[in-house]
Amino acid sequence: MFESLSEKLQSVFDRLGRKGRLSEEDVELALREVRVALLEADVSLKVVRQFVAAVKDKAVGQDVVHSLTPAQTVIKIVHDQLVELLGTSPPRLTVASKPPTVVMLVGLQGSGKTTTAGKLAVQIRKMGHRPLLVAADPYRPAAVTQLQTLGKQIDVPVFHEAGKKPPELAQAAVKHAEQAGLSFVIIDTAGRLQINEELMRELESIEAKVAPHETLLVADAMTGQEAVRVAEGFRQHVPLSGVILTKLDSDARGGAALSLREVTGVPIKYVGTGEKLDALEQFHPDRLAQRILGMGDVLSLIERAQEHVDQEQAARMQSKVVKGEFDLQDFLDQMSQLRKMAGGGGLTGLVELLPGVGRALKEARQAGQSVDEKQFKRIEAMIQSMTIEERRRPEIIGGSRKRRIASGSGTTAAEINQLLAQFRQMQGLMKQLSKGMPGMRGLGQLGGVGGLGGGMPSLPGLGNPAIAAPQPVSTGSAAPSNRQHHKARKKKKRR
Ligand SMILES: Nc1nc2c(ncn2[C@@H]2O[C@H](COP(=O)(O)OP(=O)(O)OP(=O)(O)O)[C@@H](O)[C@H]2O)c(=O)[nH]1
Ligand SMILES: [Mg+2]
Repeated sequence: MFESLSEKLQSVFDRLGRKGRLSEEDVELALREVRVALLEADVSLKVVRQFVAAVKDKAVGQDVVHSLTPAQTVIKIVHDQLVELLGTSPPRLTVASKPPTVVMLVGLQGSGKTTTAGKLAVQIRKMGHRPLLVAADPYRPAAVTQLQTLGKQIDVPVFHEAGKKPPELAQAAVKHAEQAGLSFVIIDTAGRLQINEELMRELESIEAKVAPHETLLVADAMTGQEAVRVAEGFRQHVPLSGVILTKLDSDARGGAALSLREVTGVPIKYVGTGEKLDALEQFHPDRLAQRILGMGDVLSLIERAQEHVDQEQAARMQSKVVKGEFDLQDFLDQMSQLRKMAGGGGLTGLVELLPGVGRALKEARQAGQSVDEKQFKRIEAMIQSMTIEERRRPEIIGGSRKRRIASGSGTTAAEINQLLAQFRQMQGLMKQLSKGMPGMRGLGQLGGVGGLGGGMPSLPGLGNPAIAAPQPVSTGSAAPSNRQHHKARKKKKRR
């Protein structure tokens, strides 16, 4: 996901990082490269201009925070600006005070509406609602059966009445939901072009008949800026309350995600990250920004782990990350956990969330290696061929140990080197983060206890007192993350 943009930005920052001091020219040059990277990612020109100008503005006006290196300062500014671009808070789905809540999915042909309808039904049910799917696509012959099959698979009722036109069908579905005590109605409409007047009028008519609480555009992330144009086109006919960006798992560039909200004002609410029915995630701007900047997405990872793994283990891992004690043994443990989960995004999708790993995967792909199960098995084999001591302290692995591990795992010393280098990179990143970057939203730091700490407590219900306790809140410099913390606690209460 977003590999190419991520890789480019990281190499810009890597170069900055090697300098002790940054001159104005250094920053200028870096920003020029950021600009090129964003344009290559198919981000809208207008957005790129604003973005670079805003970063420059902040970079020039700002004294280097003394706990940060100049490069970190620039990264922090870029991170904050990315979050601003993507939307500062994760937008939520409207839930009607008087059920049923009506959600209409619209979009181009093949953008992923039907699949997303099923994914959404699964999520909504997890939230404690009773969903109803509505097959409102009378045009494509197999469309109705596609949704019906899906409904059976996830055990969600599907409403359809042959011969009824979509507006009347939608109306009948809402009535049915009311009578049957179903609290969410998800209308799967036919794919259409935003320039097809007749079909757009049909949407207007559904809109008028059922007044959806949410009209969500389902857009294919891989189409880049075209997705932005599509959103603008649909918005002229129906009020879009949000976007679900699908196929983010295959989007290496990120242009759609980065331009959509800024250009159209419509927030991204969910992202589709795979073909399977659990591959739908709520959109978290700060996490995506971190992912793009190669900081990984430890929060999503832990949240997902939380769904599948026992709480205690998740809390232990969280604590290790915060303290910078995450070692190869933990890495191995996580991999076998991940294998157990292997959710919709598959193993690759999950592992990409680990800091520094996304980039390694990209490199592997470029080298013509397919990133698959086999590769994970190799990594596992390598770690398994290490002694416990080596796993805990990889720095003791010298030449002869490498040869032993390589022959034990059926790999080469070069592969061991690569693994160790990647791991060092990841550890370095975690250490850097735990030294703290004041004011870094999401990664926010709590008085030096651990940079990730600011984001971590926002994981409701993880129940690790060591982290959840609001220990360093009194520190002045922690102000920005207090907000985060406060939000997190409010969230906790709500649950
Ligand atoms: N990789 C990936 N594939 C997806 C995602 N969402 C949908 N797809 C795939 O995209 C294809 C089209 O999905 P549909 O849900 O049928 O699309 P649609 O918008 O309902 O299509 P029409 O009804 O014909 O307009 C299918 O092969 C899906 O599996 C996603 O998030 N990631
Ligand atoms: Mg469909």
